[in-house]
Amino acid sequence: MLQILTPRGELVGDRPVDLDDAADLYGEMVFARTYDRKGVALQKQGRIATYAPFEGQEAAQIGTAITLEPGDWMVPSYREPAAMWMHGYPMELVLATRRGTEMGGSPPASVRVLPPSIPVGSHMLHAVGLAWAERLQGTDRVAITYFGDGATSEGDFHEAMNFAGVFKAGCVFVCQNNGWAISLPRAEQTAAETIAAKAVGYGMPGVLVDGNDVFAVLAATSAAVARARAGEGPTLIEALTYRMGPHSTTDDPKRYRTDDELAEWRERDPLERLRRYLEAEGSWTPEWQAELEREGSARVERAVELAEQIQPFTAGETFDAMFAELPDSLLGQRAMAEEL
Ligand SMILES: Cc1ncc(C[n+]2csc(CCOP(=O)(O)OP(=O)(O)O)c2C)c(N)n1
Repeated sequence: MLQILTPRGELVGDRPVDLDDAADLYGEMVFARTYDRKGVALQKQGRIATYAPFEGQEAAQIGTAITLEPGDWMVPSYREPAAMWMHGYPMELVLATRRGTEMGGSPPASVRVLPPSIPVGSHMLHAVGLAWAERLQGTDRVAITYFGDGATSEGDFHEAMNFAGVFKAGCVFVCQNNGWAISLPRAEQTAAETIAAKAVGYGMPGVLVDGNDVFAVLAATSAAVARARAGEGPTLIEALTYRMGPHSTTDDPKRYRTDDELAEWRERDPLERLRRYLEAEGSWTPEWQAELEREGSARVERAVELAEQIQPFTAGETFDAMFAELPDSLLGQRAMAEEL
């Protein structure tokens, strides 16, 4: 398993990024956690619908998304808000998707991030299609897609991996293996020793990386993106991490996992290990931490305000968003919906 920063915050080998860059990564991770905790609170207040927390997975998201260029594609699942806004998806629109507002799924055309996929696994095929289309058009743009360990049991995963391998699509597959698919543990998901090992069967490299080590995630993803950009084909990255909270705000993880397991993973917290490293290098102070948290809160509060100002579509307008020209069969239904 690729690891550069131990849970105690000590480097294995040489310094991989300079201290300013490391501090920036830390800032983004603090910000991501602030957003995530706010997401849980907003759901409890009834201001957004069910929310899928990602506390513990910040390094896997920030360390991957930061390696992309603006023209590259990102195809996320429902658990990657941090990766999405790192690649330009306006945060208020990420929040709007949780408010059931169609506008949430319509980022500006220049933002090459697809709306979050709620069906498990289906979106990986879209990522491969985008990567392949870019290749056919002769560009060096790549596509990155995120999914969980549970998604690797879906047929779509195998089809996407197979196609990408055969056609050398410039796609980076990022499995955030967070230990659980709702209440099903990873050990019951697949008989394979690792998820990264599955790459061999599709003729692409598979990399197992410590998903709570942002430096290792960054190194593995940079290499995979460079490989895809050079036309050498796809890579599967397994970021071994842990979901600290519930699967979503509708379930209770105490019913299927132990406190000891959670405590063990708290010790490997991605933020804490980077904080320890920065502190040892003289780059972290409690004042700076407080400032980051204040700034993070202000950014999130602003996004919430904007999200709450977005007017939802009327029932009739949802028809307009589906078709350029509404088929006759739906014109009547649209009229009925407007009367509701
Ligand atoms: C095609 C499909 N089947 C089932 C579900 C219900 N479901 C939602 S999340 C989930 C588990 C996904 O686990 P994993 O892929 O490991 O991702 P994680 O939620 O842990 O990030 C399931 C079965 C769904 N949304 N889509």
